[in-house]
Amino acid sequence: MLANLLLMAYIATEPNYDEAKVPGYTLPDLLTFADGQPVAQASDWPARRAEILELFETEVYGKTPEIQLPMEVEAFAEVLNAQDGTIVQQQVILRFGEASPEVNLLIYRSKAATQPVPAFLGLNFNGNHTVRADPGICITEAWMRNNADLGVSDNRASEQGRGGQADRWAIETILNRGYALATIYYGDIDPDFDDGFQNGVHPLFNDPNREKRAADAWGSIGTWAWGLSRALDYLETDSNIDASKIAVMGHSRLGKTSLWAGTQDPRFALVISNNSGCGGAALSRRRFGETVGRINRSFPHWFCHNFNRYNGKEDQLPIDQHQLIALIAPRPVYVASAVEDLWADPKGEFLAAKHADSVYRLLGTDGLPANQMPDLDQAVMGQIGYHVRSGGHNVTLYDWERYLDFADRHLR
Ligand code: GTR
Repeated sequence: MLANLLLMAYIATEPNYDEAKVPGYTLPDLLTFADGQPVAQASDWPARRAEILELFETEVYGKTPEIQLPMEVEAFAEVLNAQDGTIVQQQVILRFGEASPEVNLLIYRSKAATQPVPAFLGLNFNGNHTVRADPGICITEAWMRNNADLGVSDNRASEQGRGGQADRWAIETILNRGYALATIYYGDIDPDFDDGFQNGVHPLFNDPNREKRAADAWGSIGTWAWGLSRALDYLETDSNIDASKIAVMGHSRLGKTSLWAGTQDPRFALVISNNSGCGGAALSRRRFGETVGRINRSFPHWFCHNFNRYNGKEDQLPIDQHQLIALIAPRPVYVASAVEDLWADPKGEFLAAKHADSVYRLLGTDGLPANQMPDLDQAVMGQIGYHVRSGGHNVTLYDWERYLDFADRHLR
C-alpha cells in the first residue's frame, strides 16, 4: 500500500523529458478578447493587452503594490580608474524609508565614453562582489543561500566570493561594445526563501491591518521586478547613462523576473530572458521539465497564491507564457535557451517566443523570423530574438555576444 502510494507520488513528480509524452494542448488565443471578439487591428491591442496583464497579475505573479515609496540615493566609493584606468566602477545604495534594507547597485561604464551610453541591467544571484574581483565592492549583509565555493556560510557572504561569478558577466566585452552594466544582488530586495514575506522590502508594503495575504498578493518574482524598476528610476538620474536605452536581462529565476519587469514597466527598452524556463519563457501547458505544481512546491514564495490552483492543471490556466512575451510588444525581446537545460524546456521557450509573434506582427514588426527552432548556436533576430546554445543552464560569453548584437540592432 505504502509502496504504491510512494510510486504514485514518484510518478506524479518525476519530470517528463520525452517529447512524445508532451500532452496535447490548445493555447489561449492572443488575438481574441475575453468576450470572443477578434483583435483585428493594432489599435485593438492595448485593450486586449490590459486583459491579459490583469490575468498575469491575479493568477501568476501577483499584483505589484501601487504605493510609491520615497527613494534615497547614496553614492559611494566611485573608482574612476579601475582596470588600468579603462573602466569606472560606481556603487550606489538605494533606500526606501527608515525601515528599508540597503539595496546596493553596482555600475560599470567605460572611461572612454564621451556621451551617455545604453546599459544592461540585471540582478545577480550571489552578491555584487562576485561579479568582479575587486576589493572595493561592498559585500552585502543580506541573507544569502549557503554556498561553499563562494564562501557563503550562516547565510552571510564573505571575501572568498569576490569575482566568483565573474564569468557570467562579461564586463569588459559589454563595456568595449559601448554599453554600461548595472547590477543588484536580488536578495538585497527580497531574500530568496519562504519567510512569510516578512523580510526584504516586504515590510514596507505589508498592511498591518490585514491578517491574511490576498490570494493575488505579489510573490518574490514581483518584488525583484519592482527592484529592477527602482534601479531604472536611479539610472534615469545618472547623466552617464542613456536611460531610454536600458536592456533588462536575467538568468533563470531572474529571467522570469526580467520578463515580468519588462512587461510591467514600459520604460525598459529591451528585455532578455536567459534560460528562464517554467514561469518564465517556457509554455506551461507542455509540462516538459519543471511544471507549475513542481515550481510552486519548491518555491512557494515566488508566485502569488492563486498560481497554486493550476498545479497539475496547466490546461486550466487562463493564460500561457507566450502571452507574457507578447505583452512586451512591440519592444524587442530576446529568449535564450541552452540545449542541455531540459528542466527549463528549450523547445517550450522557443514555442512561446514563436507564438508571441502574432502580436509583434500585428504591431507592424517582423516578430520572430523563424518557423522552426533554429540549429544549435544559430541566433535568429527580428524584433523577437532567440537562440539555443550548446551546453547547460548558465550565462556564457556566447549569450552576451548575442545580446549585444541584438541591442546593437535595436538600441543604436
Ligand atoms: C531551479 C528552478 C528553476 C530556475 C532555477 C534557477 O531550481 O526550478 O525554475 O529558476 O532554479 O533560478 O537557477
